[in-house]
Amino acid sequence: RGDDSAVTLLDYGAGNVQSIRNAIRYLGLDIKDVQTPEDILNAKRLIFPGVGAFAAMMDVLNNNGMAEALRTYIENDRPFLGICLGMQLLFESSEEKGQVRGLGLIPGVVGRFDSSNGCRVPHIGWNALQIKPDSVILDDIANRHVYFVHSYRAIPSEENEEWVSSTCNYGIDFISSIRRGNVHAVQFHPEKSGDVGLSILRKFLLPNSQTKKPFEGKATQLAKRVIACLDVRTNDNGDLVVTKGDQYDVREQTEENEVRNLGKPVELAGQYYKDGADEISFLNITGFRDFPLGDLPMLEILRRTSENVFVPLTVGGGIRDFTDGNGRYYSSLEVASEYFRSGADKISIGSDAVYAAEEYLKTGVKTGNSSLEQISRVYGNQAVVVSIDPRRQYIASPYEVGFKSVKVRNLGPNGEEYAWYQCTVKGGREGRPIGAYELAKAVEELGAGEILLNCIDCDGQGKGFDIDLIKLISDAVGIPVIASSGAGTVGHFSEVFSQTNASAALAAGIFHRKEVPIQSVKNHLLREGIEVRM
Ligand code: 1PR
Repeated sequence: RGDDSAVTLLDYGAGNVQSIRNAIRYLGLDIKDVQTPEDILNAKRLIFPGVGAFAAMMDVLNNNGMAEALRTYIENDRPFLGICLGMQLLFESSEEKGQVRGLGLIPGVVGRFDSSNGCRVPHIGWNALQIKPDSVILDDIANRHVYFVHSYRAIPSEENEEWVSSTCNYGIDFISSIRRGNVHAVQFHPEKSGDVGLSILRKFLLPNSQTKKPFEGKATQLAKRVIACLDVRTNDNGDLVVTKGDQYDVREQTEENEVRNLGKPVELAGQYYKDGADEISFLNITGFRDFPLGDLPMLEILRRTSENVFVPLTVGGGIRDFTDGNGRYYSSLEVASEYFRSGADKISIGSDAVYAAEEYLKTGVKTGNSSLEQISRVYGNQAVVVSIDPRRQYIASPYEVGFKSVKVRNLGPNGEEYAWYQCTVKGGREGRPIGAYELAKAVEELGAGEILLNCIDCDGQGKGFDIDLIKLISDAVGIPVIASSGAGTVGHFSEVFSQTNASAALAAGIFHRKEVPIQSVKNHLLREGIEVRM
């Protein structure tokens, strides 16, 4: 293919744009990276997947002359698709880090979602669009969900009305896409919106290609997410396998005592994508003791998965500062960056977030040096999940410990009426002097964008989620909470969504053992009146 068929991509180097690269290649097109402002002016079609922070992005674009080139390119009505921050920069200014000027092409100020109206910030997940006629690239996707992940938004007004091609509601109506002539931009992520998203990209990139049948759906609001989780580790033969524990013990109860092998990570992730998983998580469960960048197969798994899976991918395990055998120091930011470059959309921190929260609660000082703070500063808090591995500790009275406890539905072994949830590190091997409630609130302040809430007691038991724990944490924080551990039937999913404020539910064993297909979970939730992405 010559340059003419290539898509020009403006990657100004601030973050993870691997997903959009994968989606463009999946559609059979080559990518030409912008090196100079002239590359923008000469582009046949330009995609700008804005990532990172608004102010930092505008600084870079102003300093290297690209802001001016972008303005000219868009004013000349050349084919443009901005994504997320790549849409926000078209507005006059953003309130992210004070008042920062954008390109000023569309009237309006980009402001932060207000969490006081009951909505969790960041806005993460699959939401519905109200699409106007002639939106062109959105024409075929009415009533379907698309994937959002952001904390800032622009509001429709009389002044910008002529630009707005769709809106979305999250506490308020905000602008989810704009279109004027050949200029398009979307707040959501088409490259992470499954088939619907690929169809949007196809319409922009290959406008003459045959139109597929319009998608049909009934999306009206933010959907509850169903997430498939793959716990990955090396087995005793040295192969990377998907495993699954009982209360975190992943070895067979046989004489050989081998690591349970439930399948190959890339194949299983691809299958779950096809089955309708809204997100896929990989947890490198021995990352706490092995250095993840030494674990090249894990990075290869991410690379290969992200080439064909177009829903968000989270990867966790081993994210911390590390010095290797040769004395070379790697910051946790470098580890995370490598995960992002390999195709992760979010990273998840377990043990290291516990140490950071303990330190913060002890000193009251945010040093900015923890892995959590560093990564969320560079990649945004929406890219940082904190995975909590608590173990239930029963107590007779809430005054017995200095940690927040709950009155439990099922009494403890000695008739105890209360429990607190002790955080652990190193895959549940070591209990720490901090409760899940205290940890969740601390990591939210330190910059976590989401919480993956496991429960060691329930893990692999198939008896349902720990509703007491999930209610406690999802009521305590303003960021989304993913309920995890214990799913055994479709009813467990409707239970957790109807009795707690969880935004998503994650399961592993029932999907790996093919006991309950993802589609059955979603059909059940729909029947129960809980909105899901179909
Ligand atoms: O501490 O930053 O290196 O991160 C390690 C990560 O690996 C953490 O996210 C931790 O939860 C995870 N992990 C460590 N050891 C294990 C283990 O099982 N031995 N897996 C482990 C945790 C829990 C869930 C699981 C759900 C659903 N797995 O992710 O998938 O409990 O299971 P179910 O539906 O079958 O009940 P760091």
